[in-house]
Amino acid sequence: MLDPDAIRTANQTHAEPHRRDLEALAEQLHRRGIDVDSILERLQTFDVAVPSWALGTGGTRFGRFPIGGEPRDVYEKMDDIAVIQRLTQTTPRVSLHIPWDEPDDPKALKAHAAELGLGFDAVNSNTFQDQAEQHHSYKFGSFCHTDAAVRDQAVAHNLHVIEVGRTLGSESITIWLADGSSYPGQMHLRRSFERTLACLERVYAVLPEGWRLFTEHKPYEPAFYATVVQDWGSSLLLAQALGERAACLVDLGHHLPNTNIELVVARLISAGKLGGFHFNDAKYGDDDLTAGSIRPFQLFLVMNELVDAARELGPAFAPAYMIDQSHNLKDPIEALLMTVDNLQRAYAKALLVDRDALDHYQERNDVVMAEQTLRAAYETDVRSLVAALRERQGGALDPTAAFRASGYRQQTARTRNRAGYVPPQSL
Ligand code: RM4
Ligand code: MN
Ligand code: MN
Repeated sequence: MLDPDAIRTANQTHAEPHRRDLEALAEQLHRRGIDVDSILERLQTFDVAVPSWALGTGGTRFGRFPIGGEPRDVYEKMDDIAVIQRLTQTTPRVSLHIPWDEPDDPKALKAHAAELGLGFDAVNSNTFQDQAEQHHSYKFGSFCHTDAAVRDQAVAHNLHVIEVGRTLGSESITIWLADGSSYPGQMHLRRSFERTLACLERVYAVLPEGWRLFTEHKPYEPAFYATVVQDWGSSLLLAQALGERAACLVDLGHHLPNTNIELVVARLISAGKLGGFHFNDAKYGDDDLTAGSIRPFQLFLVMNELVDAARELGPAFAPAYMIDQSHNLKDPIEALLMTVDNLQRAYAKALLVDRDALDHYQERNDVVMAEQTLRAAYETDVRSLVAALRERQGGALDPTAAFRASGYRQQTARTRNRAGYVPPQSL
Protein backbone atom coordinates (compact mmCIF):
# COMPACT_ATOMS: atom_id res chain seq x y z
CA MET A 1 0.00 0.00 0.00
CA LEU A 2 0.96 3.59 -0.51
CA ASP A 3 2.22 5.24 2.66
CA PRO A 4 -0.72 7.50 3.69
CA ASP A 5 1.67 10.24 4.81
CA ALA A 6 3.24 10.35 1.35
CA ILE A 7 0.37 12.29 -0.22
CA ARG A 8 0.05 14.69 2.70
CA THR A 9 3.74 15.46 2.80
CA ALA A 10 3.98 15.88 -0.96
CA ASN A 11 0.93 18.15 -1.02
CA GLN A 12 2.49 20.38 1.63
CA THR A 13 5.54 20.84 -0.58
CA HIS A 14 3.39 21.91 -3.52
CA ALA A 15 0.74 23.87 -1.61
CA GLU A 16 2.00 27.42 -2.04
CA PRO A 17 2.74 27.51 -5.80
CA HIS A 18 -0.51 25.60 -6.37
CA ARG A 19 -2.55 28.14 -4.41
CA ARG A 20 -1.12 30.96 -6.47
CA ASP A 21 -1.72 29.22 -9.79
CA LEU A 22 -5.29 28.40 -8.86
CA GLU A 23 -5.97 31.95 -7.76
CA ALA A 24 -4.65 33.33 -11.04
CA LEU A 25 -6.76 30.85 -13.03
CA ALA A 26 -9.91 31.58 -10.99
CA GLU A 27 -9.42 35.29 -11.60
CA GLN A 28 -8.97 34.72 -15.33
CA LEU A 29 -12.03 32.45 -15.58
CA HIS A 30 -14.12 34.86 -13.54
CA ARG A 31 -13.34 37.57 -16.09
CA ARG A 32 -14.59 35.17 -18.77
CA GLY A 33 -17.81 34.61 -16.84
CA ILE A 34 -16.88 31.08 -15.72
CA ASP A 35 -17.29 29.91 -12.14
CA VAL A 36 -14.48 27.60 -10.98
CA ASP A 37 -16.63 25.68 -8.52
CA SER A 38 -19.22 24.72 -11.11
CA ILE A 39 -16.46 23.49 -13.42
CA LEU A 40 -14.94 21.48 -10.57
CA GLU A 41 -18.30 19.94 -9.83
CA ARG A 42 -18.73 18.77 -13.41
CA LEU A 43 -15.13 17.64 -13.71
CA GLN A 44 -15.67 15.45 -10.68
CA THR A 45 -18.19 13.36 -12.60
CA PHE A 46 -15.44 12.18 -14.99
CA ASP A 47 -13.75 8.93 -14.05
CA VAL A 48 -12.01 6.24 -16.02
CA ALA A 49 -11.35 2.51 -15.64
CA VAL A 50 -7.82 1.08 -15.61
CA PRO A 51 -7.14 -2.05 -17.69
CA SER A 52 -5.72 -4.98 -15.76
CA TRP A 53 -3.28 -5.62 -18.61
CA ALA A 54 -1.56 -2.24 -18.33
CA LEU A 55 0.19 -2.70 -14.99
CA GLY A 56 2.99 -4.97 -16.12
CA THR A 57 5.59 -3.78 -18.59
CA GLY A 58 4.41 -4.32 -22.15
CA GLY A 59 6.62 -5.20 -25.04
CA THR A 60 6.83 -5.17 -28.78
CA ARG A 61 7.32 -8.21 -30.98
CA PHE A 62 11.05 -7.45 -30.71
CA GLY A 63 11.40 -7.59 -26.98
CA ARG A 64 10.30 -6.66 -23.52
CA PHE A 65 12.28 -4.81 -20.88
CA PRO A 66 10.75 -5.43 -17.46
CA ILE A 67 10.98 -2.99 -14.57
CA GLY A 68 11.70 -4.00 -11.00
CA GLY A 69 8.70 -4.59 -8.76
CA GLU A 70 6.17 -5.42 -11.46
CA PRO A 71 2.99 -7.10 -10.20
CA ARG A 72 3.16 -10.89 -10.28
CA ASP A 73 -0.54 -11.62 -10.37
CA VAL A 74 -3.94 -10.00 -10.66
CA TYR A 75 -4.05 -9.29 -6.92
CA GLU A 76 -0.87 -7.25 -7.08
CA LYS A 77 -2.23 -5.49 -10.16
CA MET A 78 -5.22 -4.47 -8.05
CA ASP A 79 -2.83 -3.13 -5.41
CA ASP A 80 -1.15 -0.97 -8.07
CA ILE A 81 -4.48 0.28 -9.39
CA ALA A 82 -5.46 1.21 -5.84
CA VAL A 83 -2.30 3.34 -5.68
CA ILE A 84 -3.39 5.14 -8.84
CA GLN A 85 -6.85 5.61 -7.37
CA ARG A 86 -5.44 7.00 -4.11
CA LEU A 87 -3.28 9.51 -5.94
CA THR A 88 -5.81 10.58 -8.59
CA GLN A 89 -9.22 9.77 -7.02
CA THR A 90 -10.40 9.20 -10.59
CA THR A 91 -9.91 5.46 -11.27
CA PRO A 92 -12.35 3.54 -9.08
CA ARG A 93 -12.84 0.64 -11.48
CA VAL A 94 -10.82 -2.06 -13.22
CA SER A 95 -11.41 -3.54 -16.66
CA LEU A 96 -10.36 -7.19 -16.58
CA HIS A 97 -8.89 -9.18 -19.44
CA ILE A 98 -9.71 -12.87 -19.58
CA PRO A 99 -7.80 -15.16 -19.59
CA TRP A 100 -4.75 -12.91 -19.08
CA ASP A 101 -5.93 -11.80 -15.66
CA GLU A 102 -8.51 -14.44 -14.94
CA PRO A 103 -8.82 -14.93 -11.17
CA ASP A 104 -8.80 -18.49 -9.76
CA ASP A 105 -11.52 -17.35 -7.43
CA PRO A 106 -13.54 -14.38 -8.74
CA LYS A 107 -15.29 -13.92 -5.38
CA ALA A 108 -11.96 -13.59 -3.60
CA LEU A 109 -10.75 -11.08 -6.19
CA LYS A 110 -13.93 -9.08 -5.80
CA ALA A 111 -13.44 -9.01 -2.04
CA HIS A 112 -9.79 -7.95 -2.44
CA ALA A 113 -10.85 -5.16 -4.82
CA ALA A 114 -13.62 -4.02 -2.47
CA GLU A 115 -11.13 -3.78 0.40
CA LEU A 116 -9.08 -1.48 -1.81
CA GLY A 117 -12.17 0.54 -2.71
CA LEU A 118 -12.23 -0.75 -6.30
CA GLY A 119 -15.01 -2.13 -8.49
CA PHE A 120 -15.12 -3.64 -11.98
CA ASP A 121 -15.90 -2.15 -15.37
CA ALA A 122 -16.26 -4.04 -18.67
CA VAL A 123 -14.72 -7.51 -18.91
CA ASN A 124 -12.74 -8.27 -22.08
CA SER A 125 -12.75 -11.58 -23.91
CA ASN A 126 -9.81 -12.93 -25.86
CA THR A 127 -10.22 -15.07 -28.95
CA PHE A 128 -7.14 -13.61 -30.59
CA GLN A 129 -4.74 -16.13 -29.06
CA ASP A 130 -4.82 -19.86 -28.53
CA GLN A 131 -4.81 -21.02 -24.93
CA ALA A 132 -3.06 -24.15 -23.72
CA GLU A 133 -6.10 -26.32 -22.97
CA GLN A 134 -8.10 -25.20 -26.00
CA HIS A 135 -9.38 -27.74 -28.59
CA HIS A 136 -9.51 -25.58 -31.72
CA SER A 137 -7.15 -22.93 -33.03
CA TYR A 138 -8.03 -19.31 -33.77
CA LYS A 139 -5.33 -19.11 -36.40
CA PHE A 140 -7.97 -18.49 -39.07
CA GLY A 141 -10.37 -16.54 -36.92
CA SER A 142 -12.87 -17.09 -34.12
CA PHE A 143 -16.40 -15.72 -34.68
CA CYS A 144 -15.77 -15.51 -38.43
CA HIS A 145 -14.27 -19.00 -38.73
CA THR A 146 -15.51 -21.33 -41.44
CA ASP A 147 -15.67 -24.24 -38.95
CA ALA A 148 -18.72 -24.17 -36.64
CA ALA A 149 -16.75 -25.95 -33.90
CA VAL A 150 -14.31 -23.04 -33.69
CA ARG A 151 -17.16 -20.56 -33.57
CA ASP A 152 -18.87 -22.56 -30.81
CA GLN A 153 -15.68 -22.53 -28.79
CA ALA A 154 -15.32 -18.75 -29.21
CA VAL A 155 -18.94 -18.18 -28.18
CA ALA A 156 -18.49 -20.44 -25.15
CA HIS A 157 -15.42 -18.43 -24.13
CA ASN A 158 -17.41 -15.19 -24.26
CA LEU A 159 -20.17 -16.72 -22.15
CA HIS A 160 -17.56 -17.78 -19.62
CA VAL A 161 -16.16 -14.24 -19.54
CA ILE A 162 -19.65 -12.89 -18.87
CA GLU A 163 -20.04 -15.39 -16.02
CA VAL A 164 -16.78 -14.25 -14.42
CA GLY A 165 -17.80 -10.63 -14.93
CA ARG A 166 -21.14 -11.29 -13.30
CA THR A 167 -19.46 -12.60 -10.16
CA LEU A 168 -17.15 -9.57 -10.08
CA GLY A 169 -19.98 -7.06 -10.51
CA SER A 170 -19.18 -5.97 -14.08
CA GLU A 171 -22.05 -4.82 -16.23
CA SER A 172 -20.59 -4.98 -19.71
CA ILE A 173 -18.38 -7.01 -22.01
CA THR A 174 -16.06 -5.59 -24.65
CA ILE A 175 -15.41 -7.80 -27.66
CA TRP A 176 -12.45 -7.02 -29.86
CA LEU A 177 -11.96 -9.56 -32.64
CA ALA A 178 -8.66 -10.04 -34.43
CA ASP A 179 -10.57 -11.98 -37.11
CA GLY A 180 -9.63 -11.23 -40.68
CA SER A 181 -7.35 -12.24 -43.50
CA SER A 182 -3.89 -11.27 -44.68
CA TYR A 183 -4.25 -12.13 -48.36
CA PRO A 184 -6.82 -11.38 -51.06
CA GLY A 185 -9.09 -14.33 -51.65
CA GLN A 186 -8.30 -15.93 -48.29
CA MET A 187 -11.65 -15.13 -46.70
CA HIS A 188 -15.12 -14.53 -48.10
CA LEU A 189 -15.64 -10.87 -47.20
CA ARG A 190 -19.41 -10.93 -46.74
CA ARG A 191 -19.85 -14.41 -45.31
CA SER A 192 -17.16 -13.88 -42.68
CA PHE A 193 -19.05 -10.81 -41.45
CA GLU A 194 -22.36 -12.69 -41.40
CA ARG A 195 -20.85 -15.52 -39.36
CA THR A 196 -19.41 -12.98 -36.94
CA LEU A 197 -22.79 -11.33 -36.46
CA ALA A 198 -24.43 -14.71 -35.89
CA CYS A 199 -21.95 -15.49 -33.09
CA LEU A 200 -22.40 -12.06 -31.53
CA GLU A 201 -26.15 -12.68 -31.57
CA ARG A 202 -25.63 -15.82 -29.52
CA VAL A 203 -23.63 -13.87 -26.94
CA TYR A 204 -26.08 -10.97 -26.95
CA ALA A 205 -28.98 -13.37 -26.39
CA VAL A 206 -27.64 -14.39 -22.98
CA LEU A 207 -26.46 -10.98 -21.75
CA PRO A 208 -27.46 -10.68 -18.11
CA GLU A 209 -30.03 -8.12 -17.08
CA GLY A 210 -28.64 -4.60 -17.12
CA TRP A 211 -25.55 -5.58 -19.14
CA ARG A 212 -24.24 -3.99 -22.32
CA LEU A 213 -22.12 -5.44 -25.10
CA PHE A 214 -19.46 -3.29 -26.80
CA THR A 215 -18.03 -4.07 -30.22
CA GLU A 216 -14.55 -2.63 -30.79
CA HIS A 217 -13.26 -1.95 -34.30
CA LYS A 218 -9.66 -1.85 -35.50
CA PRO A 219 -8.45 -1.42 -39.10
CA TYR A 220 -5.55 -3.87 -39.22
CA GLU A 221 -3.16 -5.95 -37.11
CA PRO A 222 -3.01 -8.86 -36.88
CA ALA A 223 -4.99 -9.13 -40.12
CA PHE A 224 -3.10 -7.20 -42.78
CA TYR A 225 -5.48 -7.41 -45.73
CA ALA A 226 -9.07 -7.41 -44.44
CA THR A 227 -10.26 -7.21 -40.86
CA VAL A 228 -13.85 -8.28 -40.20
CA VAL A 229 -14.69 -5.41 -37.82
CA GLN A 230 -12.31 -2.90 -39.35
CA ASP A 231 -14.04 0.44 -38.84
CA TRP A 232 -16.83 2.25 -37.02
CA GLY A 233 -19.22 1.52 -39.89
CA SER A 234 -18.88 -2.25 -39.45
CA SER A 235 -19.05 -1.85 -35.69
CA LEU A 236 -22.23 0.22 -36.02
CA LEU A 237 -23.84 -2.35 -38.34
CA LEU A 238 -23.18 -5.03 -35.74
CA ALA A 239 -24.41 -2.95 -32.79
CA GLN A 240 -27.56 -1.97 -34.67
CA ALA A 241 -28.29 -5.52 -35.74
CA LEU A 242 -27.82 -6.82 -32.20
CA GLY A 243 -30.16 -4.43 -30.43
CA GLU A 244 -30.52 -1.75 -27.84
CA ARG A 245 -27.97 -3.06 -25.38
CA ALA A 246 -25.18 -3.25 -27.93
CA ALA A 247 -23.00 -0.23 -28.69
CA CYS A 248 -19.67 0.67 -30.26
CA LEU A 249 -16.41 1.10 -28.43
CA VAL A 250 -13.92 3.58 -29.84
CA ASP A 251 -10.27 2.83 -29.17
CA LEU A 252 -8.44 6.03 -30.09
CA GLY A 253 -5.54 4.03 -31.54
CA HIS A 254 -7.73 2.03 -33.90
CA HIS A 255 -7.96 4.44 -36.82
CA LEU A 256 -6.05 4.89 -40.01
CA PRO A 257 -3.79 7.97 -40.21
CA ASN A 258 -5.67 11.27 -40.54
CA THR A 259 -9.02 9.81 -39.53
CA ASN A 260 -11.14 12.48 -37.90
CA ILE A 261 -11.89 10.61 -34.68
CA GLU A 262 -14.08 13.32 -33.16
CA LEU A 263 -16.27 13.05 -36.24
CA VAL A 264 -16.54 9.28 -35.74
CA VAL A 265 -17.54 9.99 -32.14
CA ALA A 266 -20.15 12.53 -33.25
CA ARG A 267 -21.67 10.07 -35.74
CA LEU A 268 -21.91 7.33 -33.14
CA ILE A 269 -23.55 9.75 -30.70
CA SER A 270 -26.12 10.71 -33.34
CA ALA A 271 -26.85 7.03 -33.91
CA GLY A 272 -27.27 6.50 -30.16
CA LYS A 273 -24.53 3.89 -30.33
CA LEU A 274 -21.49 5.34 -28.60
CA GLY A 275 -20.79 2.70 -25.94
CA GLY A 276 -17.42 3.73 -24.63
CA PHE A 277 -13.75 4.42 -25.14
CA HIS A 278 -10.36 2.89 -24.91
CA PHE A 279 -8.19 5.95 -24.32
CA ASN A 280 -4.58 5.99 -25.49
CA ASP A 281 -2.58 7.86 -28.10
CA ALA A 282 -0.79 6.96 -31.28
CA LYS A 283 1.53 8.32 -33.91
CA TYR A 284 1.50 5.51 -36.46
CA GLY A 285 -0.84 2.65 -35.60
CA ASP A 286 -2.23 0.96 -32.49
CA ASP A 287 0.67 2.36 -30.49
CA ASP A 288 -1.04 2.30 -27.07
CA LEU A 289 0.87 5.35 -25.83
CA THR A 290 -0.08 7.65 -22.96
CA ALA A 291 -3.39 9.37 -23.78
CA GLY A 292 -2.80 12.96 -24.83
CA SER A 293 0.94 12.51 -25.32
CA ILE A 294 1.01 12.79 -29.12
CA ARG A 295 -2.20 14.55 -30.17
CA PRO A 296 -3.52 16.52 -27.21
CA PHE A 297 -5.66 18.75 -29.43
CA GLN A 298 -7.42 15.71 -30.90
CA LEU A 299 -8.12 14.42 -27.40
CA PHE A 300 -9.61 17.81 -26.51
CA LEU A 301 -11.81 17.74 -29.63
CA VAL A 302 -13.09 14.28 -28.70
CA MET A 303 -13.86 15.50 -25.17
CA ASN A 304 -15.55 18.52 -26.70
CA GLU A 305 -18.02 16.21 -28.49
CA LEU A 306 -18.68 14.37 -25.23
CA VAL A 307 -19.33 17.52 -23.21
CA ASP A 308 -21.52 18.87 -25.99
CA ALA A 309 -23.55 15.64 -26.12
CA ALA A 310 -23.90 15.56 -22.34
CA ARG A 311 -25.37 19.06 -22.48
CA GLU A 312 -28.05 17.94 -24.91
CA LEU A 313 -28.73 14.40 -23.75
CA GLY A 314 -28.31 14.75 -19.98
CA PRO A 315 -27.53 11.80 -17.68
CA ALA A 316 -28.80 9.29 -20.27
CA PHE A 317 -25.54 9.92 -22.11
CA ALA A 318 -23.04 7.82 -20.17
CA PRO A 319 -20.30 6.22 -22.27
CA ALA A 320 -17.90 3.88 -20.48
CA TYR A 321 -14.50 5.52 -20.15
CA MET A 322 -11.61 3.08 -20.08
CA ILE A 323 -7.89 3.18 -20.76
CA ASP A 324 -6.13 0.74 -23.09
CA GLN A 325 -2.37 1.21 -23.08
CA SER A 326 0.82 -0.77 -23.16
CA HIS A 327 3.87 0.54 -21.34
CA ASN A 328 7.13 -0.51 -22.89
CA LEU A 329 9.32 2.25 -21.51
CA LYS A 330 7.58 4.05 -18.66
CA ASP A 331 6.85 2.65 -15.24
CA PRO A 332 3.21 1.58 -15.87
CA ILE A 333 1.96 3.34 -12.74
CA GLU A 334 3.61 6.60 -13.76
CA ALA A 335 2.28 6.29 -17.32
CA LEU A 336 -1.23 5.75 -16.01
CA LEU A 337 -0.94 8.71 -13.63
CA MET A 338 0.00 10.89 -16.60
CA THR A 339 -2.83 9.43 -18.66
CA VAL A 340 -5.47 10.18 -16.05
CA ASP A 341 -4.14 13.72 -15.63
CA ASN A 342 -4.14 14.31 -19.40
CA LEU A 343 -7.69 12.96 -19.72
CA GLN A 344 -8.93 15.20 -16.94
CA ARG A 345 -7.18 18.23 -18.42
CA ALA A 346 -8.73 17.60 -21.83
CA TYR A 347 -12.14 17.13 -20.23
CA ALA A 348 -11.74 20.28 -18.11
CA LYS A 349 -10.82 22.29 -21.20
CA ALA A 350 -13.88 20.96 -23.00
CA LEU A 351 -15.98 22.13 -20.05
CA LEU A 352 -14.56 25.64 -20.53
CA VAL A 353 -15.84 25.97 -24.10
CA ASP A 354 -18.32 28.83 -24.36
CA ARG A 355 -21.05 26.77 -26.04
CA ASP A 356 -23.51 29.59 -26.57
CA ALA A 357 -20.84 31.63 -28.31
CA LEU A 358 -19.80 28.62 -30.38
CA ASP A 359 -23.42 27.97 -31.43
CA HIS A 360 -23.78 31.61 -32.35
CA TYR A 361 -20.63 31.71 -34.48
CA GLN A 362 -21.50 28.41 -36.15
CA GLU A 363 -24.95 29.71 -37.07
CA ARG A 364 -23.40 32.81 -38.57
CA ASN A 365 -20.67 30.83 -40.34
CA ASP A 366 -18.08 32.92 -38.57
CA VAL A 367 -15.19 30.54 -39.09
CA VAL A 368 -12.56 32.58 -37.32
CA MET A 369 -14.55 33.32 -34.17
CA ALA A 370 -15.85 29.74 -33.93
CA GLU A 371 -12.31 28.40 -34.08
CA GLN A 372 -11.08 31.02 -31.62
CA THR A 373 -13.85 30.05 -29.20
CA LEU A 374 -12.57 26.47 -29.16
CA ARG A 375 -8.96 27.55 -28.91
CA ALA A 376 -9.67 29.90 -26.01
CA ALA A 377 -10.74 26.86 -24.02
CA TYR A 378 -7.98 24.59 -25.31
CA GLU A 379 -5.23 27.08 -24.54
CA THR A 380 -6.30 27.68 -20.95
CA ASP A 381 -3.82 26.23 -18.50
CA VAL A 382 -6.08 24.02 -16.36
CA ARG A 383 -3.36 22.14 -14.50
CA SER A 384 -4.14 23.83 -11.18
CA LEU A 385 -7.86 23.14 -11.63
CA VAL A 386 -7.32 19.39 -12.02
CA ALA A 387 -4.85 19.42 -9.14
CA ALA A 388 -7.37 21.25 -6.95
CA LEU A 389 -10.01 18.61 -7.67
CA ARG A 390 -7.61 15.83 -6.77
CA GLU A 391 -6.63 17.53 -3.53
CA ARG A 392 -10.25 18.16 -2.51
CA GLN A 393 -10.93 14.45 -2.80
CA GLY A 394 -7.85 13.42 -0.86
CA GLY A 395 -5.53 12.82 -3.82
CA ALA A 396 -2.19 14.32 -4.73
CA LEU A 397 -1.56 17.79 -6.14
CA ASP A 398 1.24 16.27 -8.21
CA PRO A 399 0.64 12.50 -8.52
CA THR A 400 3.98 11.65 -10.13
CA ALA A 401 5.95 13.58 -7.53
CA ALA A 402 3.96 12.02 -4.68
CA PHE A 403 4.33 8.54 -6.19
CA ARG A 404 8.08 8.87 -6.55
CA ALA A 405 8.54 10.33 -3.10
CA SER A 406 6.47 7.49 -1.59
CA GLY A 407 9.09 4.92 -2.56
CA TYR A 408 6.32 2.49 -3.59
CA ARG A 409 8.24 1.14 -6.58
CA GLN A 410 11.40 0.62 -4.55
CA GLN A 411 9.33 -1.21 -1.97
CA THR A 412 7.63 -3.49 -4.53
CA ALA A 413 11.01 -4.13 -6.17
CA ARG A 414 12.05 -5.65 -2.83
CA THR A 415 8.85 -7.45 -1.81
CA ARG A 416 7.83 -8.74 -5.23
CA ASN A 417 11.37 -9.71 -5.90
CA ARG A 418 11.33 -8.96 -9.60
CA ALA A 419 14.46 -7.79 -11.29
CA GLY A 420 14.62 -4.92 -13.73
CA TYR A 421 15.10 -1.20 -14.07
CA VAL A 422 13.62 0.88 -11.23
CA PRO A 423 12.97 4.58 -11.86
CA PRO A 424 14.63 7.00 -9.41
CA GLN A 425 12.82 7.96 -6.23
CA SER A 426 13.39 11.68 -6.76
CA LEU A 427 12.18 13.90 -9.59
C1 RM4 B 1 -6.39 -4.84 -29.06
C2 RM4 B 1 -7.59 -4.06 -28.59
C3 RM4 B 1 -8.22 -4.62 -27.36
C4 RM4 B 1 -7.18 -5.01 -26.32
C5 RM4 B 1 -6.11 -5.86 -26.95
C6 RM4 B 1 -5.05 -6.22 -25.95
O1 RM4 B 1 -5.68 -4.12 -30.02
O2 RM4 B 1 -7.24 -2.72 -28.37
O3 RM4 B 1 -9.09 -3.70 -26.77
O4 RM4 B 1 -7.84 -5.75 -25.34
O5 RM4 B 1 -5.52 -5.15 -28.02
MN1 MN C 1 -8.64 -1.49 -27.19
MN1 MN D 1 -5.56 -1.94 -29.53
